[in-house]
Amino acid sequence: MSTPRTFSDITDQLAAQAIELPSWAFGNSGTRFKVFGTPGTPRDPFEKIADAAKVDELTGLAPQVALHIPWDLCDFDELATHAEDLGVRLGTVNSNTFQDDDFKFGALTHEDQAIRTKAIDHHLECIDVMDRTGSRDLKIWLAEGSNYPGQADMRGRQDRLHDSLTRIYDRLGDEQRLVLEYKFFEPSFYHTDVPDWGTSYAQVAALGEKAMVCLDTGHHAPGTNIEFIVMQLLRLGKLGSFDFNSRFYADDDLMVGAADPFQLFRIIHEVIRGGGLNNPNVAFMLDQCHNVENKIEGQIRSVLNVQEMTARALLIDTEALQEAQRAGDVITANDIFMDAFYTDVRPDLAEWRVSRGLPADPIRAFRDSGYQQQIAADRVGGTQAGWGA
Ligand code: PSV
Ligand code: MN
Repeated sequence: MSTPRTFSDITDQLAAQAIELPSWAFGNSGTRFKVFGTPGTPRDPFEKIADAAKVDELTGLAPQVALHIPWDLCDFDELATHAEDLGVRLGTVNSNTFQDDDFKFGALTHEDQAIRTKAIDHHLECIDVMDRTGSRDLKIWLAEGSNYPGQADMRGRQDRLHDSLTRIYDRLGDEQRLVLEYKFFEPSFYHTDVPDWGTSYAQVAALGEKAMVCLDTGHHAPGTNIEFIVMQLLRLGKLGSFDFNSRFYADDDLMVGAADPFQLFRIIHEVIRGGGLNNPNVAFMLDQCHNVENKIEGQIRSVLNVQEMTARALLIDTEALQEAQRAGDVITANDIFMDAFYTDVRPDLAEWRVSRGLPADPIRAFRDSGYQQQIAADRVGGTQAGWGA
């Protein structure tokens, strides 16, 4: 008989958890119909880092901030010092080949070598930024594909993608990595050049050890068993990072865990099973936009959701589960799994936070802190940061 785990058995693992925040979550965002402005929105990367540091200060969960180039172009030495002063680090560098007229018909896959070179050069500049900031990962999401059957030579584009990625990969330093994100549709509606984990895996496997897959939880068709993909990529040693978010219909970049906490629990269970929790090779990142909710609160809620589902998944009595699985006891196996999922860990988490000098309720602490009122009063004038779309 195995002994079920208690909250005190899992606190070391919870204490080691780190979730990277996206700088763009603090800027204005919206749908293709409207980008809303909000009082206090950062006007530059420095203010974004300050907001991200607030999330870390109140949760102890978010020591690193991902950058997006060119949105966050600035003096990176100064930005790194600013981050350090506030107790956080600069993290993953995201490239952007989706907002330039030249890339209307593709970037790394484009038919025209000159445009491909421009897209490759952008990625090389991103690696220059990584050299300055000490970032390890270059994250590539490509808005490339076609809208109509016959419009594009899908095979040729795959070959050109390989060629372009090879040039980028060759520029990586020994400690640097490239993570290739997939998304099954949008902005293209017929075919996408990196639509699924298999394509991303095939492309990164052809590059070498420093290239991995990035799994964005919002980038799958409804009903996809995402935890199976997590399991498989971990099994293959190619899960480089997560972009966590939620979607109800299409890719919405909503708060992770909001749409389907059970799915998040199942994903984290496979992360733990595959040795991916608190493993530096598997980066936990958020990729979210807060169009209607307060942005800092949206980030706080998101990291807490990840923490909560991690705690529940860590509580699974794995020995008993394996025993039931081996015995073919379907009902008991499912019961053990669901018992952990239904365990309300929130009171234990609140108490544990206090024992670590953190607020029991980080959202309430944020509201009580007056930070939002302060930035709304201070950040007047200038242009609020946003997608620039
Ligand atoms: C677009 O879908 C996207 O959300 C990708 O997931 C990227 O990671 C992100 O934008 C930022 O480029
Ligand atoms: Mn993403």
